[in-house]
Amino acid sequence: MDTGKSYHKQATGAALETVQQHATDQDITLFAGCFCPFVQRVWVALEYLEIPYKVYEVDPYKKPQELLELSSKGLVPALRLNGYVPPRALNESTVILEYLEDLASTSTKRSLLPPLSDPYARALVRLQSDHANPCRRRSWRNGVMEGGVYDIHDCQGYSEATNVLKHYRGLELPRGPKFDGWLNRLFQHPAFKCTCSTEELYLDSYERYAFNRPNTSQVANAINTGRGLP
Ligand SMILES: N[C@@H](CCC(=O)N[C@@H](CS)C(=O)NCC(=O)O)C(=O)O
Repeated sequence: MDTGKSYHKQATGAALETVQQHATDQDITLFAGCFCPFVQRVWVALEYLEIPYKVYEVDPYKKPQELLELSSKGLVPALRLNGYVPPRALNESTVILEYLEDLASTSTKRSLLPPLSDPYARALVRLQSDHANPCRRRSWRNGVMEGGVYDIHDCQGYSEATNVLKHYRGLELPRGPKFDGWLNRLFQHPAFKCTCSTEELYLDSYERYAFNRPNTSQVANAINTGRGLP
């Protein structure tokens, strides 16, 4: 039943603590929205790669001017790179992930991908990440999902499927020992856990998508009119 709940504007639970621990200025400011899976994949990467950052929560539906300066569509996630004068902007979660991967290769030396010496393994992780991309997950509503190589790169897609899509669409992911093991490791991973709000926040925030309320978002409008996703 559509109970008219609105999306949340501030993280809760472990994610809120992480926001509070990352409130001081750094070279990177992550413009975030607490319910957004595209944000979470970038946020997990920042944590996992141990790159210093500040997280700044904005309402992407209200599109404050400082967000529009980073993303002309006013979408989160967006990065403001404060080391440049004037600061530079970066958006699109997959591009940001690759940027962070490159950055870490010369600083923290941690990596989201297998080593350069194994290009095929790197390609498989990218393929799996592409498959988990929120833009491609409409097919999951029918319970269709393939197996494959699972990595922290893909985390947000699968975790969202286990709560929001299960709740609103009755989606059950096809289970098996390999996938279950991966899911358990994901849910226990510190970089993932510390970027998760409480389950209620996601259920409340996605109610308007589940009941297809008008003008919910650019993503919803694109799906409803058969246009490409933003
Ligand atoms: N392709 C973008 C999609 C980002 C996106 O759709 N973000 C949503 C929040 S989950 C947003 O900012 N929506 C604002 C709007 O629809 O106006 C990415 O991967 O970064």
